Amino acid sequence: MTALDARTDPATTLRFPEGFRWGTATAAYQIEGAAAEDGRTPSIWDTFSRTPGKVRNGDTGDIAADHYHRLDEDVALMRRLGVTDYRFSIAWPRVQPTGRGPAVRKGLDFYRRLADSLLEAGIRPVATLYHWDLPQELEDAGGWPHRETAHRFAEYAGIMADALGDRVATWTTLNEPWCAAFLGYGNGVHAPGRTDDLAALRAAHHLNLAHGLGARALRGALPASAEVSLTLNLHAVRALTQAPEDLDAARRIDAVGNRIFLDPVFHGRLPEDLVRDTAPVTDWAFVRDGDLEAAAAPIDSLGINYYSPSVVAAGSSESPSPWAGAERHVRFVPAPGPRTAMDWPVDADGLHELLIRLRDELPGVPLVITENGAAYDDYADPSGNVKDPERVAYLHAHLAAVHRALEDGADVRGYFLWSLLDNFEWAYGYSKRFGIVHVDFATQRRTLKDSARWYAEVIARGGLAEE
Ligand code: IFM
Repeated sequence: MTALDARTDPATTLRFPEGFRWGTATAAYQIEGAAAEDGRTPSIWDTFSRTPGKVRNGDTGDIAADHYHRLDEDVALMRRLGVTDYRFSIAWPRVQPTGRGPAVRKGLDFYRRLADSLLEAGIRPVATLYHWDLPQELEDAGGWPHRETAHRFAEYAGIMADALGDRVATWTTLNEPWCAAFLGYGNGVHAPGRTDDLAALRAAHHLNLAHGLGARALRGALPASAEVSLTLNLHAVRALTQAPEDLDAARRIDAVGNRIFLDPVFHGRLPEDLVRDTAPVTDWAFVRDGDLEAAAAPIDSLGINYYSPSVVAAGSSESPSPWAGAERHVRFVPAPGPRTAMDWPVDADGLHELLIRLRDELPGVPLVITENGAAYDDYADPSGNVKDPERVAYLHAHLAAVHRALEDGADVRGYFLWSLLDNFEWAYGYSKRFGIVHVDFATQRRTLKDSARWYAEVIARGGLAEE
């Protein structure tokens, strides 16, 4: 009998292993609000969201879901759902406002309170150090394209490990460094909004370095039992056809979308084809001796955020682009079939493909789905219910894909649903709702959507029932 057969509830057709972690995920800037309270200073997202035309409707994270003041209510919601783990991020400018020097006690206290309240509710806190809210002062000093930022990050990691290491056992250095580098510095749709391919590639390298130095700082301050990881939004990229030009388009996106992080972090090297492809932009002389070894600091698991796959063919795409020049050789082909409110294709097979690839390429590395979910145009009906059958279908299909990958031998340890709450969806502001809990942003009233009740049942039975 495998671990997958271990449970006995007859209504459950797809059982997950005993000990599988069932979580929800959020990020600080998207939910906390309290942007100028208790010593917090602006991050690049405060600045960006205040820049006219950058975020839909001029929305900002000033108030967001007001989680900073509603922590107890939100933890109580999670307790009701029965989640085993909660993945949150720490706002760097809340705890170390200038990105250097000593920490602010009130900022640390907020996260201590959050961790304590989770532990009291029997929920394991999973902390991410960087989910895109760089202190503005560090951007003013050069941001991620500037090497020093990686060293600042390592100092911040050490501070947080000292402050929370007695309560938080699972740590993630960075969330989706691809977005931070290429959306932030490449096509500029995210903060800080720069459009410079060289800056994007430098940022990617310094994020890898920050991850490695941060992991080392965490290990230096945490008990040996602590888990250290990194979360990547790996691109499930497919070639439109098996023609060599289309395969080459997929290779280019894989290099600058995936292997730019996977190779340094797991193998201590840069992909040769990436270096070749990006020769018109840089000779990578900013990579110093020892950097790649530092980036490859051992980690305990890899977090994967998955939403949808990309299909590519030979051709070209628009500029400015987040692909550091690959856009001159690659056309993105719209996939047929259903789409979410983000206009992202719904395709759970892409998640299975990704997990199987990682099973084969990174044997021995435990995998955790640190984000998966979907935005739909939800609303509370007159009787106060929020019916979101498309989200339930999306989640069911993706969890079934995870289960299939488990059966196929992928070592997947947990699943974190994105997201607990409706929130500030970056450049889309509040126009996109990813939560399984509806937030009325005028009143901050929280209402469980049908998907939240469905997820609670999945957790309670340890798997999926027949659709
Ligand atoms: O909301 C984001 C999150 O911050 C990072 N991953 C993707 C989510 C949906 O766009």
